[in-house]
Amino acid sequence: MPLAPDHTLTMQTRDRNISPISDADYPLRTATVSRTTGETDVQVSLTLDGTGRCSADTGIPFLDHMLHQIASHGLIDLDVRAKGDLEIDDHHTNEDVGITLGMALHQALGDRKGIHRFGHFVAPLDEALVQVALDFSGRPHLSYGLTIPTQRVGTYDTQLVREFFVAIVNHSQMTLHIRQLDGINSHHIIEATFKTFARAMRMAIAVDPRRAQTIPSSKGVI
Ligand SMILES: [Mn+2]
Repeated sequence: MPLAPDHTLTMQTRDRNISPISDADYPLRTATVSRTTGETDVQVSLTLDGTGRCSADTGIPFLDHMLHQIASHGLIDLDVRAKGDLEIDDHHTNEDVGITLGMALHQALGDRKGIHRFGHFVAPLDEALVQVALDFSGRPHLSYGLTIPTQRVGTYDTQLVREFFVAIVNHSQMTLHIRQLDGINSHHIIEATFKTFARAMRMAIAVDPRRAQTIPSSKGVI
């Protein structure tokens, strides 16, 4: 767990007259969610306090490639299995992976105690440059500012990028703003978005030792 050095915690304990922070106060944040419909069968296991390990087998190779970006750059351990009706197209499987990942994030974060809650990042991938700001606010909202110039990347329909983020936002109850600042190549624009999203999420889910187990809202609840 990314806790501050001991002297910081001691000062905090003395100054605020609260219980000392120990590892037991921060159990490993994990979730496993299975979701089955008439169209898909999806399992997601994740550990927020991970090292970036990823195993993804959704039947959609480009989506697997993007899930690896979320794990690697978010330092989240991620295992995703999906069997969907790809004989129709990728739409249902892509959306249902997003829904199940969103549910797993929501479950692993619990009441959001002690987290930074907000996250932002700007990252390039060659000529592409993408900015993400997000908030685990409890209020789903997506502001999607990508203009992807081609209809497909390989066999992947680039309209599905927005569908994926809509699904994650709704089921993790996240506020998410994505801005494309530059970019020409569709693969670069999409991959820069997933990397930037991962880094912003890493910031937001990190435990803030100064929060000391309180909920990051002036209302006291998210
Ligand atoms: Mn790539």
